[in-house]
Amino acid sequence: MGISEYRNLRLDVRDRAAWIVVHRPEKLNALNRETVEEIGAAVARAVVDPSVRVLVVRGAGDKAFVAGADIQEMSAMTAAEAQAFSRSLQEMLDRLERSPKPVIAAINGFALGGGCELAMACHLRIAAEPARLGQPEVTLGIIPGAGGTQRLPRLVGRGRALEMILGGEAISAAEALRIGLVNRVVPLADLDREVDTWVAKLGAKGPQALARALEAVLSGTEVALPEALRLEAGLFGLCFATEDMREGTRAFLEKRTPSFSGR
Ligand code: CO8
Repeated sequence: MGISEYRNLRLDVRDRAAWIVVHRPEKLNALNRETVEEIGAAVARAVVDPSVRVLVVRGAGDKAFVAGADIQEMSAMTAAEAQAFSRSLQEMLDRLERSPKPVIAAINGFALGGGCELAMACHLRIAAEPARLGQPEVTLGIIPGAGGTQRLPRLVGRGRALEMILGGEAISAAEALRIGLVNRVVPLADLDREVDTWVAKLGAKGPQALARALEAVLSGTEVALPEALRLEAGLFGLCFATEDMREGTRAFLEKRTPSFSGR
């Protein structure tokens, strides 16, 4: 099923995955306000679509994932408008990160500024070999404003994050893999196939368990360990109230592949 009512992206639902493809190729898929709204709407829609088990975010074409916030649009903003834009982008990325369904970033090219921040709000990042990732904001006289100052140090550590944020230089996909900013690097021609493999793998898992695992990791890492462990135990217990748990354990005991309903 293909849906193309968006001006700046394509939403394509197939094989249990919703592919949200940012589509402003003439601007290297830079995020203007409208694109941010449209990604938020597409995410909201994919999250409630029962045929979708995994979300994928990609950039259109082969050159850019997302080359940042739209610099032309930003250049005319007042301080208040910039703050509001930052909040709207942060909130959209929070909702994306809080998706109960796994979100994969298929980083097909430049992931700079807001593009790197978009990728970091996804749960898994698979990069094509030519991709470059970075937070070049200081070069423009601004700072990352869509979670970059917070998610990057959490992912790669404060030292490496400061090197990227203060130095403003993009790094290669291989370097991003080395420092833990991406999970996998594959040749560009293999990117979508690798993502499909991940979609199939995640699509075969219990959706209820995936949602609770995401919540345990995302919420748990933001609070002190004793509270996080209580949260984990509560979510572990909740799994036992799901049909997926009954099916998963029964299938193991019956030596067959589980078929999860997602309930
Ligand atoms: N915004 C708007 N237009 C862009 C952007 C962008 N971020 N990136 C590229 N473009 C446009 C170019 O202006 C150009 O348009 P035109 O053909 O009309 O001149 C077209 O895309 C193609 O780009 P280039 O000709 O520059 O392509 P190159 O291959 O020569 O270079 C680069 C590719 C290296 C990616 C280069 O385009 C570049 O450096 N782009 C800007 C990267 C950048 O600085 N990104 C960070 C932006 S700031 C940000 O994201 C802040 C996030 C904070 C969010 C909160 C907001 C307050």
